[in-house]
Amino acid sequence: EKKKLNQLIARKENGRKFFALLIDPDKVHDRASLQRLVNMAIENEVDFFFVGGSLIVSDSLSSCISDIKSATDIPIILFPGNNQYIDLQSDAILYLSLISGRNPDLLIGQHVLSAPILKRSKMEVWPTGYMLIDGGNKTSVSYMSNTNPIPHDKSDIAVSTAIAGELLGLQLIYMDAGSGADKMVSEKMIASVKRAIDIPLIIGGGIDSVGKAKSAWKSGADVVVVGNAIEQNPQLLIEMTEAKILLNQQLYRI
Ligand code: 1GP
Repeated sequence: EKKKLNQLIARKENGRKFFALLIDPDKVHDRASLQRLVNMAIENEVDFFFVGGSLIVSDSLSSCISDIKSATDIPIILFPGNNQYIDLQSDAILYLSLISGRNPDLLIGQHVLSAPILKRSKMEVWPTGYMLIDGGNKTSVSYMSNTNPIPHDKSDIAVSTAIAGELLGLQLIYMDAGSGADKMVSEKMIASVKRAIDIPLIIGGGIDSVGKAKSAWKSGADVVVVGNAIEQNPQLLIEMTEAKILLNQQLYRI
């Protein structure tokens, strides 16, 4: 039973906006700073923790997740770079198919390796069409995945790709310019993809100001994901979540 995913889908139908804080275990300096960030997330109504990254070189995935879990019930969603980054303490996993690329390992290979473990676990599996969008600079994810991102201004390709993902039965679309991207996914592309699909739309990569987060939500993102900018300036978390709460109150009277 996909309880948390169904909740997300149901609340999205009301136009509700969500905020996901991305935590890359490699970039957590120490437990105290993680604790501070988690406390801020609790106080500021963060909707999800996304935990993961393209490359995890430290062995801190599991301790990072258990530290978050012991402090809060905010759902922890794994955002894995490959099948090794699975930690069964998480609430859910983004089961990512890299549908913008043509690398069979990231379309089905990694899934075959992880399927038996996931089937046995209690973790929710969220089938996600993951689309890399060119953000102007080479990010880790485009290098590590060995795929070409969709060009920044080719909204028509993004639309067709997202529709194909939805028709294949995927339940979420995640358009990502990559962590630390120079340019976030364009408003035009977000709006075009949003109009074309009925499943929730997640947008991330290079969102480093409140203005950019708001523009992603207003263009049609259901979930905005921010990692890098908050690692550098944790105060941004307060401003971005305030903007989300205000948007939810003003636009949708929730
Ligand atoms: C990356 O979408 C996420 O996969 C978040 O990106 O770190 O640039 O916020 P940032």
